[in-house]
Amino acid sequence: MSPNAPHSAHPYAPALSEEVQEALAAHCPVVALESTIIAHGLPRPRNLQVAKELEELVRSSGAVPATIAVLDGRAHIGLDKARLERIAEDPAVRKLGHRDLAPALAAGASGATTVSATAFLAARAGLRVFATGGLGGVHRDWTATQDESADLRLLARTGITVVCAGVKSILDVPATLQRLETLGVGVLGYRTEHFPGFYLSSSGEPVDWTVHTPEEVAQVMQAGDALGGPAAALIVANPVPPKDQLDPALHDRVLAQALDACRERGIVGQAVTPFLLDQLMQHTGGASLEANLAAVRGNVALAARIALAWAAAERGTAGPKGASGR
Ligand code: PSU
Ligand code: MN
Repeated sequence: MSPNAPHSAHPYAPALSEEVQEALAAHCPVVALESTIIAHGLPRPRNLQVAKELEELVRSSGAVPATIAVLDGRAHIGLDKARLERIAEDPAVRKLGHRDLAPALAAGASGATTVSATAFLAARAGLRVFATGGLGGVHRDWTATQDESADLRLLARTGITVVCAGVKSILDVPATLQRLETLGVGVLGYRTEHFPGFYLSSSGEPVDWTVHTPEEVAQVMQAGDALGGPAAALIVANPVPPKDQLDPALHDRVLAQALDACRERGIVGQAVTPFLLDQLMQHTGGASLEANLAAVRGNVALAARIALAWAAAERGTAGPKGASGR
């Protein structure tokens, strides 16, 4: 069993939804979903539609969705309808990285969880697969600001498989890939030899390992476990389909303007990522939003398939090792 205590009476213990508890107990596939993208990454009211759509996508694939957030000082793993609505609609919902979790619980606050906080909570509850849009990483002006998302360090010490469309293209992608290497975080290109570029199908950077099926990802997870447990996360980098990507020339032009605007307005810290995502959306006539959503949908669908493949492999009903490998 996982080290979590779903029935723990402690008021600070995370609350697992009934559906998530049952799925974990039966070793059925569960997919963790983050909530910062809902509360701070997407415009209202579209964000609530998307939150519901992503959960539905997981369900229709045969897995249980576990959207993670903090409400009134309690971490929730799996949100009911009313809680999902609060995350999408309540303007008082904060943005919580993993370091913010304890203060938020103690203060009785409510907040959406970033990749770092979501992965932290999910892994401790025994979840193994997590889907998001794009990870945080090293910002382009790192030498001046030292702004590196807490996502990276947290993933370096958390055994969870994260399906994403790479790291957000507002970041310094080569520097982020270098940090992931230094931190020992595994990166698999999913049907690609290039690291995806979030809004773009490719960042132009190569990846060292490519897999082609969810079963292969499950094998990598099992191999990591067999080596003594995954000390670090496994990133499955799944590109947005080329037909859905943002026009690269438009992307580069608008991003340069957005980075200038961020600097001119002196925006720093947690506000940087939501600001840049919003600027891109406004100045691409919404095209960046559609590319972002296409990426997230693809990641959630793939994460569900990986969760199924992993649950099957763990049950020992998967085919012989390497049967689907290359
Ligand atoms: N993916 C998206 N949109 C988002 C995010 C990811 O498509 O808004 C969020 C994630 O929660 C990620 C956060 O952890 O952005 C990174 O923020 P920061 O750079 O402040 O760490
Ligand atoms: Mn940051």
